[in-house]
Amino acid sequence: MITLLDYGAGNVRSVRNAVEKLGGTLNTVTSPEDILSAEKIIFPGVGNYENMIQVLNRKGYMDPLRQYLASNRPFFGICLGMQALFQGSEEDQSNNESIGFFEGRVERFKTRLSVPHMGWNGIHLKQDSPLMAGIKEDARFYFVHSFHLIPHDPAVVLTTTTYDYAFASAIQQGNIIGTQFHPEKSGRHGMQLLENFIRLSEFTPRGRVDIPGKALAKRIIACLDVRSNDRGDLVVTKGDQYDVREKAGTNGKGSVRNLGKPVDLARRYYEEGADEITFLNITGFRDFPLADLPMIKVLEETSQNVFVPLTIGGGIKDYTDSHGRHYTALEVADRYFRSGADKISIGSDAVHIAKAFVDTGRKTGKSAIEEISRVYGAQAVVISIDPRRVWVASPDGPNGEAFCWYQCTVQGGRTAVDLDAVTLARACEALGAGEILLNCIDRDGTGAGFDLELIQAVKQAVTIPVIASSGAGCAAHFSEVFTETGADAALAAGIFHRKEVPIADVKVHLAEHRIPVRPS
Ligand code: 1PR
Repeated sequence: MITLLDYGAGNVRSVRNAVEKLGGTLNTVTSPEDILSAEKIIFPGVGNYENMIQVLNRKGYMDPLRQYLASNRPFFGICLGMQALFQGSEEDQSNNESIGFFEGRVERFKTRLSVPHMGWNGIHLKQDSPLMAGIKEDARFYFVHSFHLIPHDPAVVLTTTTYDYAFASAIQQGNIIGTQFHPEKSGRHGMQLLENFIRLSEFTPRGRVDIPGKALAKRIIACLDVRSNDRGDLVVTKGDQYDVREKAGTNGKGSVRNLGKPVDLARRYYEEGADEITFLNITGFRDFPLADLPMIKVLEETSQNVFVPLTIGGGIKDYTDSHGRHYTALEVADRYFRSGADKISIGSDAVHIAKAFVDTGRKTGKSAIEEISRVYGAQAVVISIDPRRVWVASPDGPNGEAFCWYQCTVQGGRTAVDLDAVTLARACEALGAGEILLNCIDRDGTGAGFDLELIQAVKQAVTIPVIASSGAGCAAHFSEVFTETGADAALAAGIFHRKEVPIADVKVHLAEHRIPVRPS
């Protein structure tokens, strides 16, 4: 029996699904007594450190947790659930008292690399722990965090990971275990680790070892643009420069292209080695997403069998329904996180928010980006940008040179806004976004390759990770985008849907070009 400490923030469904898939039985903590009587606890901490500590205090969980840990009964803290075991975090502006079972603190990454540290990284094993049974040396795990642990006692470090410099990525003392990475999002190796925790009863390490791991991998993301077709069924579709309809017949508009069912395709891409799956509800801006129950069901069903990060976008904004009830974007996001999403992606609303910020120079603290980032952490907020190249002739140039800029659009490219993609990306980072999904309407569906100039311009303007999107037509386009730009991940849709290039072939190609990848 596993006891899940769910304090009500972020995607705990994935841990629940992973444990159940492995045959474990779960109950959830609803009172301090549940902690004291537990046999094995998993604490998946997600979101913001300060928010987590405040909730743990409010619910009266702190002392029961300290007592439980002192008894050396098995405990597995994931991400913030591990950080909470130490004395405090730089992320916590109010300096709340933490669990303090171990000595040490949590600090923000001090690096010129992208922060959050996001993606599949290796582990350098420092102790021979039963927890690691069956995990291969080249295993990579999924990390997503801006803050990392600095323990006082090096003896508690189970693994380190290198991101510019080495930091403690897992800790263990007796039966008390913590990982900075997310085993529930780390494919088969993560599942193996969780299975070890569920099956074994004694975890005490058997001595020091020194087994180095790999570097952070470039991520390959499969994207599923989803919408209802004309019969009302939710389908995966794919546009050419955002036009998702077949050529029109003599009697009006063509039908919406149907490339398969969202849950089936997501599962296929997971099994084929996709590092992440992104769902974009491309007509989400038209309706209230919480009324869109099929999309929520897609997430719930997908997260039962897909153990890599899931992002959902489309229609995330404040909304007032027909009865006058107001919903905040935070409530919409919350429903998605609870249904299995790890990140939400904001498109149109981000353009309006950024424009207001750029025009006034003031943060309201109330925008969707700021609110969701504050509660769930920057790493959970992706900004999806839909730019289009606009050419400008220069009357001043000696040869009449033409320049271009990348104009932002909203509502799936239907409406252009007077804001360029680089300014948008910068503004969204300042407001608290944790990642940029950089599409390009000119390249979308063309197979002509990624727009390298656009990607490099945005990448240079921000410190958060950038996902290159739109235009992949062959494996060489992926090596090109990683070699020519600083992109952290590359996303594709059409070539995967049409089975033109398997994800595994893309990874083999990248490995041949010495670009680090997580093997499929
Ligand atoms: O504005 O917050 O409601 O979010 C709507 C979301 O839906 C945005 O993220 C926007 O990018 C997306 N979207 C809206 N309309 C379309 C459309 O295609 N008509 N899809 C659309 C955008 C672009 C990519 C695509 C890549 C790779 N899809 O995500 O998957 O271009 O394609 P390729 O590899 O085949 O070239 P909001």
